[in-house]
Amino acid sequence: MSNAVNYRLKGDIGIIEISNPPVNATSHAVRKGLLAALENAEQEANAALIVGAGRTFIAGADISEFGKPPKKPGLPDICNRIEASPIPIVASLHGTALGGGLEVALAAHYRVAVPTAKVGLPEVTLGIIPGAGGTQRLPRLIGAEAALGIITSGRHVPINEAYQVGLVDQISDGTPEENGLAFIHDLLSKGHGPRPVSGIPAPKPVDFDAWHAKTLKSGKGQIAPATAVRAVEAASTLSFLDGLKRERELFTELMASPQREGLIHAFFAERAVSKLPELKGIDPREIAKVGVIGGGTMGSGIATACLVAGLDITLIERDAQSAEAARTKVETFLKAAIKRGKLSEDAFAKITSTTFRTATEYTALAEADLVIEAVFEDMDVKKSVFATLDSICKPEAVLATNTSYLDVNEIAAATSRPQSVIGLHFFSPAHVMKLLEVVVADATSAETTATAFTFAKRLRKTAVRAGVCDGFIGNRILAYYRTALDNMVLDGASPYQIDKALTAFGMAMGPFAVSDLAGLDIGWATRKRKAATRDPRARIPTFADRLCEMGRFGQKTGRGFYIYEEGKRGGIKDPEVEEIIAKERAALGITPRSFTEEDIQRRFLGALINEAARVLADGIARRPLDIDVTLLYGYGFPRWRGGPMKWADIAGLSGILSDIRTFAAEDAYFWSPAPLLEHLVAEGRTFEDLNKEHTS
Ligand code: T1G
Repeated sequence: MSNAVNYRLKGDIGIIEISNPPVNATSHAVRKGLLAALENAEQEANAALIVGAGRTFIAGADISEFGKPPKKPGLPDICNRIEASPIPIVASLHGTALGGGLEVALAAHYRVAVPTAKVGLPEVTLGIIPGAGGTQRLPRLIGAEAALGIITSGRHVPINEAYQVGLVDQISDGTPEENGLAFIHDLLSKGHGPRPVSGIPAPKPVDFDAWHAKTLKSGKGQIAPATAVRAVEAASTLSFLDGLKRERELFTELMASPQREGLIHAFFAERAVSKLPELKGIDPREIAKVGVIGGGTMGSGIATACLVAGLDITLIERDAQSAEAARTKVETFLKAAIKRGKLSEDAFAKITSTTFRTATEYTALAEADLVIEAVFEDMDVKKSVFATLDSICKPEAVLATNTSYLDVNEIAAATSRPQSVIGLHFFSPAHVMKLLEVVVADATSAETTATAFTFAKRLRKTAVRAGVCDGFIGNRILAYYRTALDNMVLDGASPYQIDKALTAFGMAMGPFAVSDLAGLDIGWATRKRKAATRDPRARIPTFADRLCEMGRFGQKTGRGFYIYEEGKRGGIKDPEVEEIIAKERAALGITPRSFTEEDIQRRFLGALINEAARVLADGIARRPLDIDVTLLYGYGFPRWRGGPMKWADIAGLSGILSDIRTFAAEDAYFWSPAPLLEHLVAEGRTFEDLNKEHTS
C-alpha cells in the first residue's frame, strides 16, 4: 500500500482512507494506493468505504501533474475499476469533493456526506473538462440540465442542493467514517449490492446547441465550458463507453490548450504571491482593533471589508456630520453585503452595535493595532496625519497608507516608527475588489510586512508585494499602456474601436469605458500633477483634457467618452467626442490613419509588457507572477490567458520585442525597449524562468 492510501478491515467492511495532505489530490501514489486497497477489500470484505483523511475528501486530480507525461493508472481507469467492483462501494464526503474527487465518488455505488460538505466539477475554471467520467455519470444521476449547470459553471454545490438533485444519498452528522459505516450496515442488512451509475439509462437530451451557444457567449473567449456541453451531449447520444471515449478526446484536446496553461498558472500564481522568502519564520503582529482615517468612498469601503472580516473598527472623520455620513455609507455597504449573501443579519446587528464606531478625535485610536489612512491624496495632508498618529498610537501599532501613488518612504519619514509604516493600496470598491497592493517601503520591517499579508488573508484579499514608485505595480503599468492607447487615438483610432478591440482580446472592460467609470478627472489631475516634470517628447491626450474642461467626467456626470442614459447599463458612443478628437488632431497637424483590431491589441500588449519588464527590473514587483496576479485581480486582464506575463511567454517574447522595435521607429521615446526584455530574448529565457529563480 502506498502511504498516500491507508487500508484496514473493520468487521466485514474494508476502509480505504486517502491520506495526501493538504487536499487529498489524486496523485500517482494515491491512484496506485486506491487500486491496491480496492483489491484487498474485494478479497476479504463484503463492502468498502472510501473516505478522505484530514480536512477534506479528494479535492481533485493533482494539478501539479498537468502538462507532464501521464503516469498509469490514470484516474478514469481507477473510477471504472471502482464502479465495476463486485462489492458495494460507498464514498463518504466531507470538506470539498471536487473534480476527480467527485468523479471517484460518482464511480462509487453510493454517496453520503456531512452537512458542511460541498461538491463540484470545477475543471472548466482550469481550462479543461471533467476527464474521469464526470460528464457521463453526473448527467445519468441528476439529468442533463442539472449536470450542465454544475459542469459549465464549475461552481461548488452545497451538499443540501446535491442531495435535492440526487447526487448524494444521505446527509448525516457523524464523522465521514461513522456516516459511511452506518450507511453500509444498513445497505447490507437490506441485501443491497453494487449500484453502478453507468447502469442508469442515458439522460434525456436537452437543447445542447442552445446550451453551447449560451455558454460560449458567457465564456467571453473561454472554450472549456462550451466544450463541456458537447461532452455532456455525448452522455445523451452515445453508449456509456463511447461517451467516455468522447469525453477523453475533448479532455485531451483542452489539456493541450494555451487556456489550460494560462488558467493553471493563474491558480498557482494567486497562491504563490503570498509566499515571500523574506517572511519565512517571521511572526505577524496580532490585529484585532483597526482604525480608519477618512470616511470617503475608500475609507468606508476599507472599514466595511474589515467589519465583514470580524475586526473592530473605529473610523475617524473631521467632524460629527462627516462621521455620520461615513456611518451611513458603511451601513449601506454592509446591507449590500447582506444582499450578496456575504453577511448575516445577526452579524450586521453585532457590527453596528459593538464593533463599529466613528469618532472625530485621533485619541480614539490609542489602542488600535493597525491604522489605515485614507484621506485626500496630498503629501502634506498625509504627513500631518501620520505625525499625529505617531504621537497617539501605541508603539507596536502598524500605520498604513492607502495612497495610490505617493511616496511611502516620505510618509514613513514623518514618523518615529518608519519600520511600522507600510502601504495598503486597496482598489475601489475596497469592500469588493480582491486585490491589495502591499507597498513595502525602505524601512518597513519584515514583521510589518508579514502583518500586512496576514491582515489581507483575514479580509480574504489577494495581496501582492509592491515596491515604492509612482503607481506601484498596477497603476504604473496602466499609465504606460494607457498612453499607448491615447497615442493611437491621436493618430487615428477611435476610443470605441480600441475598447472593442481590447474586449475582443478578453479584457473585462474597454479602457475608455473604465476611464468613464473611474472618472476622467482622475487622469486629468494626474496629467496636471506630472506636467511640470513631463518630458517634452511625451505626447499629451489633449482630447481628454477638452472633455474634462467641459465637465464631462464620465458616468458620474452622465457623459465622458460615452453618453450614459438614466437606467441604462453601459454607455453609447458620442459623435461629439469624435469631433473633439478630430479637432485636436487637426490642431496638432496629424493626418489620421487607420488601425486594425490586431494593430490595437499588439500596441496595447507591447506597451503593457514593456513597462512590466521595467517594473520587474526596478524591483517594484518581485516576480512576473506578481504582475500577473495584479493585472488579473485589479485590471480585468483575462484569467484564461494566465496574466500578461504568462500570455507573453505563450505568445513569444521575441515577437513582442520585435513589435516594440517596429513601433519605436515612429516614437523612439515612448517605445524604447525595456533592457530586461531584450536580455531575456537574447538569452532565450522566459518570464516563467524568472518566476522559478524566485521560488524559494
Ligand atoms: N492539485 C494540487 N494541489 C492542490 C489542488 C489540486 N487539485 N488543490 C489545492 N492544491 C494545493 C494548493 O495549491 C495549496 O498549495 C494547497 O493545496 C491548499 O490549497 C480528472 C483533471 C480545494 C477549495 O480544481 O479549489 O480533478 O499553496 O490554498 O483555500 O476531472 O484548493 O499550500 O502549497 O486553495 O482551503 C479539480 C482546486 C482539479 C480544486 C481548498 N479540482 N483546489 O481551498 O486551500 S482537475 C480543483 C481548490 C481534475 C479530473 C480533473 C482549493 C480548495 P500550497 P488552497 P483552500
